[in-house]
Amino acid sequence: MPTAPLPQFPAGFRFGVSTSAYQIEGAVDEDGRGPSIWDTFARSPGRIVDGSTGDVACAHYHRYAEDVALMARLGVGAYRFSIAWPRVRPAGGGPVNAAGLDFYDRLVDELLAHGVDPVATLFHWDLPQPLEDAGGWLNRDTAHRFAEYADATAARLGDRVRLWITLNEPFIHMSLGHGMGVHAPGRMLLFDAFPVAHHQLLAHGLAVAALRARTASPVAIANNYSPVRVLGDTEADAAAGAAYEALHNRLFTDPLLGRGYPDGPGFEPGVVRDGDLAVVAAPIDVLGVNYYNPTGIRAPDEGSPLPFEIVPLDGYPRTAFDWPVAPDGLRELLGWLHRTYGDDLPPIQITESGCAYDDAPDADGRVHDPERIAYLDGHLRAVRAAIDDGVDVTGYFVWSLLDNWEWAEGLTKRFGLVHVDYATATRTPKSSYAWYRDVIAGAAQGPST
Ligand code: PNW
Repeated sequence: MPTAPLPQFPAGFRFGVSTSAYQIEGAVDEDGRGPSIWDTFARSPGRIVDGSTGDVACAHYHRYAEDVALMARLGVGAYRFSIAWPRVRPAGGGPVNAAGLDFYDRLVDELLAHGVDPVATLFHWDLPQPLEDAGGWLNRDTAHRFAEYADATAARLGDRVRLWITLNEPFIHMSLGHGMGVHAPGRMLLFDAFPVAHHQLLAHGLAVAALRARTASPVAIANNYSPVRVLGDTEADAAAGAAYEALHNRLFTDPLLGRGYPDGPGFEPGVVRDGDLAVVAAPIDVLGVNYYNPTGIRAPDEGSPLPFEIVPLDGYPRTAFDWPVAPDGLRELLGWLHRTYGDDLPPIQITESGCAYDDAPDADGRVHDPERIAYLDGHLRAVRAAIDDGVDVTGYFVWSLLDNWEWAEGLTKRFGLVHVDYATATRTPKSSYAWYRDVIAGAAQGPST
């Protein structure tokens, strides 16, 4: 257990928590919501380890006021949630479903009434199924439908959302959803998935323009990053490391920050039209960084379909996901972004950081999660060290407020500061919730440095 107090953070540093719509809301058939690719995927036999779906999840759609009260007691300055596209435009394009927007209207007002800044992500992987039926992110039209959805959403909420995030982790949606088929929509295209990268980036750029026309609030994207640790010292190992770096860390960031696509295996998608790169590079105000762990890479065996091999990293504690706990990787990553992009890099907010453990109530009904406290303590220290290194980091959001429906892992991975008993939807703050509350209170009282 960490005992030393955390170092102070600069005045105005934003402490928050994150969630996403399909992972917490439930109520998938209510108030005119249409089906998404995750409804379809979760209902397909064999896709989700425990056979669960997001039909109920945390029942947040009906319990949002209780969840906002939990945030108010926690003292967070901001809440990052996602808006379900299939609630707002059930067919993807076409008519706007006012009842779907009403839910987020109520949520945003409840947050503001409790002094919590609403931070809204427009796309956290729940593509309307009718768009998937028309080719999904392989179809360029999806980018235009996204901009229309962004416009309709900002028309309603643009006066009150304090930070807009266009896409969540387009890399993970491309690689796990379209490359390897372990996430919805379950396509297995390997490197033929690159159009999914470009059309998501185009959607982002078009949405930035749509948002600018409706709101004065800052605009961001949330990317997943993983610092690359090359194991082995041959030239082939180094080349494998560079290939993975380009794929995971640069494919979505180079074009966003005006550098075009990086060189790499299959990276020029062939679907890039004249003018697209300028749309993609529309200036953003904040770069959202989702960080979980570093990746070990070495040269692939001969005949491998991939230009790298991913290898486990030894010497770190592991979470219930078997992910290494490596806070040093977060400082390293932030330094890499700072060095690689220099003056082109906007201020960073850590839009996700967290861990899964097998948390359960004890005989007294309390949930103790000292591993999560150690995890968050280490990662907050890493952020503070990166700020000392000269990186402009202005916020940190814990993934997640609640235990929730963890995609292909169903209900088996608990990431929350708050335990959820799924049978009853009962919320029980874990010991990490009290710890984070004290961190936020202490940081707010401290002098700025
Ligand atoms: C992110 N990986 O997903 C998502 O943004 C969240 O919705 C999710 O709950 C959270 O991280 C925890 O998993 C990821 O395999 C999924 O490297 C998979 C990976 C990374 C992030």
